[in-house]
Amino acid sequence: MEKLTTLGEFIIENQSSFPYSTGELSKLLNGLRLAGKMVNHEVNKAGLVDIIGGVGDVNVQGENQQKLDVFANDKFIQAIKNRDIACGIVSEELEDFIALPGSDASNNGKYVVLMDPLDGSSNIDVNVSVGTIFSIYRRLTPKGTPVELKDFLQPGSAQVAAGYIVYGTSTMLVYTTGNGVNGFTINPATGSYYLSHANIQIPETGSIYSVNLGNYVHFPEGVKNYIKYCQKDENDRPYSLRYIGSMVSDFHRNMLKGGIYMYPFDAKNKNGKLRLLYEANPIAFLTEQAGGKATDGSKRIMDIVPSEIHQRIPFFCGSVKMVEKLESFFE
Ligand code: AHM
Ligand code: MG
Repeated sequence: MEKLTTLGEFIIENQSSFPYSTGELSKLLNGLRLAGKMVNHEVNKAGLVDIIGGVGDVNVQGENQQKLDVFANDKFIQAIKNRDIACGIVSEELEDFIALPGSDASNNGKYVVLMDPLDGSSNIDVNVSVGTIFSIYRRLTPKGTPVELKDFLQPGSAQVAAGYIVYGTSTMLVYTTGNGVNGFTINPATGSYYLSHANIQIPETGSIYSVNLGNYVHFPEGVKNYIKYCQKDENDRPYSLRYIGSMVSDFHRNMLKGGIYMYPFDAKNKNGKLRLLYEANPIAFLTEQAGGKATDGSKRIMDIVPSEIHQRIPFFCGSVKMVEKLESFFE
């Protein structure tokens, strides 16, 4: 049998390919890997809540049952804090950023982490895949000083690492540090992540489009026309519509099979729905690293300079040719 590579081994082996690496980023990624395992365990037993106790109930161990998104938020924050390497966190669950002065109060942490601890909130309680998304930057302010808002408001092109964990039929962690995209699958028998998808490449084109068609009447004209194009009976079309409603899962499928994911602005969501810092940017980084394209309709997502931590953005990403075709409908 071929030797299997675990995520832990892979991170260490690839550490040297990372510029200025001191092993700290590896430790941070290891923290996220561990929190992902804990959330995975909890997500897997979510369906049992009805028979062993609901949210707010006290379970047999005397612990309070938490909502899964709160649980995920707590676990990831704890895991990042414990590694003593990040100086701050932004989470979709929290209004403000958290400053992490470090266990010795030195403010010496080098990185900031931005995350959506459990994305796909409408799917959490119905046994449909959800995910965790993370994005990591080097801080801008000097080490030894408290983290500031500007450390988080960097364009996506400054990301040093980004990834997601998808809690699906299998649980996978997929990440990039700017040297391609690799995916690792948890073996439930051992609890370890193994390299299962090395150097993932998004097919140049595909036959899947993913969008909430329920909002169609409110979409901008360009998106409506692109959707009509996808539906047309011509050449390799009509394309298949696939929409889970968990971006991580929709993106994961499209990255492996070829496709386009779209969350445009509409009459309800004037700036779109997705968050630039911890949803669009990390997925855009992975998209580009896998050879795809991510845009807000006119600009490259990773070039956008953010002005607030929970900023929303229209988001389109996936196979290069499909995204370019969509863009041609905006012109
Ligand atoms: P959330 O962070 O509240 O879960 O919202 C983000 C999610 C994405 O995962 C998903 O693609 C999108 O919202 C679905 O939105 P909608 O139900 O409007 O189609
Ligand atoms: Mg989200």
